[in-house]
Amino acid sequence: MKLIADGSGIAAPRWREGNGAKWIGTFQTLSVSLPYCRPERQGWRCRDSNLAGLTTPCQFLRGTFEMKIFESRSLAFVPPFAYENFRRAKSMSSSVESRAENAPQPDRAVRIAHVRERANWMRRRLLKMIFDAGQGHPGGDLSASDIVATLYFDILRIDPKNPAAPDRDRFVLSKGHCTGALYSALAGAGFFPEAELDTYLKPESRLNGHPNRTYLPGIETNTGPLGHGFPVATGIATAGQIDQAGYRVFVLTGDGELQEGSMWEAAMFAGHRGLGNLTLIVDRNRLQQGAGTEDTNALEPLADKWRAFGWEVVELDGHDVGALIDAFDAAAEPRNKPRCIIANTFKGNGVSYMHDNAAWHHGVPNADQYALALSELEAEMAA
Ligand SMILES: Cc1ncc(C[n+]2csc(CCOP(=O)(O)OP(=O)(O)O)c2C)c(N)n1
Ligand SMILES: [Mg+2]
Repeated sequence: MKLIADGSGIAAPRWREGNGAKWIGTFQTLSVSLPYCRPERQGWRCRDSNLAGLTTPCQFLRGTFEMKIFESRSLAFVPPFAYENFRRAKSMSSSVESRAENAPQPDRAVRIAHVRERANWMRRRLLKMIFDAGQGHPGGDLSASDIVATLYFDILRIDPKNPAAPDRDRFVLSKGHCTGALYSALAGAGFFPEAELDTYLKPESRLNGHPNRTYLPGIETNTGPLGHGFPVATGIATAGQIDQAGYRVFVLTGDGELQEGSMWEAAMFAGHRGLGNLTLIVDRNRLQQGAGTEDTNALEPLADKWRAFGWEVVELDGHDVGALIDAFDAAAEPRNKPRCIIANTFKGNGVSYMHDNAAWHHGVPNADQYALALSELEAEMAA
């Protein structure tokens, strides 16, 4: 099946279908962006479009497309990047699932201790990255570290030696500015050498300020412009649903990010399709860039909003690794609704002077502050 966007510009590409594909719905809900990347690298088929002429991979490009989903006998068409994954998947044999099934289940306390150690390591490592680079987003990295560590070091069925394994679980960092957390987790999990973390934000580095799937293994889709990763993830989950695949899709969003309208279009669509393979985690640190969410554009009553969109909702302490493990374990059970985990967190968690402080959204510690942060985190681990 071939799908071609031809020549009608960014806002309203036209779609063609071929090879007996069957149209099953219009995806106005699914906003797909092409952040920081040439469209052809994302797998888009652009012809005579102004998109096709773009040459630099770093343009801040935001294109919103109306998508249609097609289905044929042999495959489902979803956003092109997922299609590429799907095609690769079809030609590969997966060992992820069988290994996970055969592995002995460690004791819950052992799991918690392991994740806590990894999260503490991530915090120290990402602060070094930000200190060395002189830029970054420590506040959101630190609020998300326990969540990301629980996923990468306990929950996700992934294989760094086979990052495109067909049945791998997918994780999408919708709050794409928090690459400190993502890159340290990917390196810790073995997707690339830990030493490469030292290149963070340096010229020619693969470790951009926002994740780029064409640069690093283990990244499912490019993110950075808020409001895009989650809609893309609903496309990935839809592919899994249509294909009856076993993988789960996990997405991490910021709470400020929920002010983007595209998030609610995706929420409505996921509820409508009953995407039981989809789990969204809201990093509910109550701060966005420079101010509180409730002062800027209030989100509450947040849990009720998700329920109204057809989602199951779990609220928990996003720094309680045991609670996170339990919630993610429960997410593996069969269900016919998407699940939203509202994880109450603190921006800057783990470092006293950054704690719950919007000034550290984009702040960089000086040498003394960096040393203090490290000593606090080391003391926490020793306690
Ligand atoms: C569409 C878009 N608008 C603005 C920005 C700039 N920006 C980056 S992070 C951020 C605040 C995000 O707040 P939140 O989602 O709560 O993230 P967290 O608190 O977890 O860091 C903003 C406005 C962006 N990346 N994308
Ligand atoms: Mg926030």
